Amino acid sequence: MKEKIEALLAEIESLACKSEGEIEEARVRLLGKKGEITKLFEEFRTVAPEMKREFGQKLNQLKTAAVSKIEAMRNSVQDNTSSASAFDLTKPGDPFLLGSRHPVSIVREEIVEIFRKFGYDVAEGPEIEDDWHVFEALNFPPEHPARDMQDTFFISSSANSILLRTHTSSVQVRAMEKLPLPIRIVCPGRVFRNEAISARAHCIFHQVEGLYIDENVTFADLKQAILLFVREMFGADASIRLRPSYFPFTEPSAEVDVSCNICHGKGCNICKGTGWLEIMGCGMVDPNVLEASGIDSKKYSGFAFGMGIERIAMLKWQVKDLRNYFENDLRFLREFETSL
Ligand code: 2NM
Repeated sequence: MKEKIEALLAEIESLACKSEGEIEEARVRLLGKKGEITKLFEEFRTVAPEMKREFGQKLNQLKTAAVSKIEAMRNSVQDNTSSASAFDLTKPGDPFLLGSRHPVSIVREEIVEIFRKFGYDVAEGPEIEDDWHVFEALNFPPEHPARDMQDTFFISSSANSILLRTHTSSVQVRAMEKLPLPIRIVCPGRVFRNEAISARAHCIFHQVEGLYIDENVTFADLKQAILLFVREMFGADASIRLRPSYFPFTEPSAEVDVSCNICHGKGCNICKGTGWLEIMGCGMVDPNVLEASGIDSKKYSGFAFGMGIERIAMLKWQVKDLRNYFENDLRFLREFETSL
């Protein structure tokens, strides 16, 4: 009997059932009505009285070992099944936050894509520039106010003045200096002007400027290019109006208005009752500008235009304060999540 108890103890020790079924089988085999341990308890009645104490203790130990082993195996099998339910493969996934395009990026890409369809290439250039590419080659007279410390950020004001570009026209000068003709490019980029920050002005903003140079380019070509752009950007029913203006680098020059897409010409608070919204400047490239970049102004002519991206985005989404574009307030940026 002693050997039998030892053998069963060892067996219980090494039991490793993997399912409720196996555990139940082991329980019946050991503790069931006809189980090994139950049989030993029946045998115990025939044990000599002087041996009862020793065997009784051993038998009780055996039974306790069997009961607690079965209990422990039940718990661990239940643990497994409950942790398996944490991996419910039919559960829908947790949604995770995607970032969104910045409104300035959305509008820049929209503008660039329209001109790309028209056959324009995209050109980029440095933000840190020299006086020649920002002012001198663009026909700015020496006393022009933009050349003043008050309006431009200078990095060094030595002989060849290093400064932050105030417009992306500098990229177009670089293109005229090095690209073969004809040239048809748009130049998106960040520009810098020394302005007090307010709802309507910022010292950093973004532009897209365009340039087309070939033989026999006329003001009619300019007007048609802008009309086609505006119809792509603001809708097929949009119309344009040109008002005479002045820029050092173009002659003649004009400001372009687009018909107000909020009130359709009736007059509202966005267009201040006029039915028109100013969206860009444009003109025929001044012959002095062509010559400064080594282009024969007798043979070639061209048009150029420029627009502020933040301004177009303000019109598109009725953003009232320019500072929203630069402050990275997530409550503002998340409004553009569906515009991906
Ligand atoms: C504007 C308005 C009018 C312009 C001119 C040139 C260049 F390089 F060809 F001379 N680039 N961009 C231009 C003309 C820009 O922005 C309001």
